[in-house]
Amino acid sequence: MVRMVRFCLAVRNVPGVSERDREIRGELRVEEGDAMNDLSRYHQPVGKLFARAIAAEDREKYRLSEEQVEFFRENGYLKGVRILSDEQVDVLRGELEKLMDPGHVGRELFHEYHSNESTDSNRVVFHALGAWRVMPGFHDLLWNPAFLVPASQLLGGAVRFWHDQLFCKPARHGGVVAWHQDYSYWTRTTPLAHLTCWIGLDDSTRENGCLNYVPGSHKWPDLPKPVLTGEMDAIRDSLPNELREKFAPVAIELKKGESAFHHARTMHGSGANDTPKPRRATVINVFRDGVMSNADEPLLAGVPVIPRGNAMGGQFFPLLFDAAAIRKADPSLRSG
Ligand SMILES: O=C(O)CCC(=O)C(=O)O
Repeated sequence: MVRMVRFCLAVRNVPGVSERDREIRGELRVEEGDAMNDLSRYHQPVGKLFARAIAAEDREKYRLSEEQVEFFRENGYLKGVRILSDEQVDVLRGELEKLMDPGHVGRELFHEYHSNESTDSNRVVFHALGAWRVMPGFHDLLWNPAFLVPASQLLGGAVRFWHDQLFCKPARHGGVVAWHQDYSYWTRTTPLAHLTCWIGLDDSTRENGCLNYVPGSHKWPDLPKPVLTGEMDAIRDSLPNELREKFAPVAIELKKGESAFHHARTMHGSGANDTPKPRRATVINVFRDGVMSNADEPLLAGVPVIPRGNAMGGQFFPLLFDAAAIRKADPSLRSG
């Protein structure tokens, strides 16, 4: 009972939730002037924006086919998996608009917040880590079964949260994201058992700076880490000849609400946005449960140290989904 009361209070304290959000969620009430509420304390959904999918047959509809899993293994990516309905996209866009205001009260909870991370003074890339701590929609997205079931299949095990990211390229002067492998920024966690899910909040096209992948590059060695929003081709130009010959990118055009999953070694990057509309995306980064800290310093700004060699966990790195534990609890459940 005590727990229940505390949970309700926490939900009511969520800042920046509109009438519309409340209507969709069916349960949230916000009170003016409440203190900041860090949603990372809640390791379950706080609203009703997404399905819960407790029963195995509910989860079944989100499962990837064998062909999709095989495609991922072979190419290091998988595109076109629907994660959000149009209505869910609208809610997240509304939350994003508030978060992009640098004066937003939740700003202090972000691990990183760059209103413009582009190194090109004529371009803008908004990039931030930590939206799940601030907004209920971005928080609950982590427990969306449309994401968790495929993520569990592609990781081959239980799914633990690493961090989220927002990448937004405004209309007409959106900047590039340079070619890179995600793991080049993440060697402070080990071993490599990481997965990225990129989710479009707009239709993404070649013209507005969609993601591009180099198929098969997840089998390449670890490459140096470039400046993320710097020179697009910095890494490409430094590749040895045998890899440069294999550098054959494909453009990943997606509808809003669709996602692309990629392996942490897959080379990817995205071009500029010169179109009259923004290109916004949210990204969820996860790893297989058991991945450990590889550093004796905070792994993200503002989180306590997890000593090197200790498994990732705690308030900021929740276990999101464990199909084996669900099956163990009820052996009649087949799927994950
Ligand atoms: O959204 C983008 O353009 C880049 C995303 C990215 O680099 C990533 O998800 O790792």
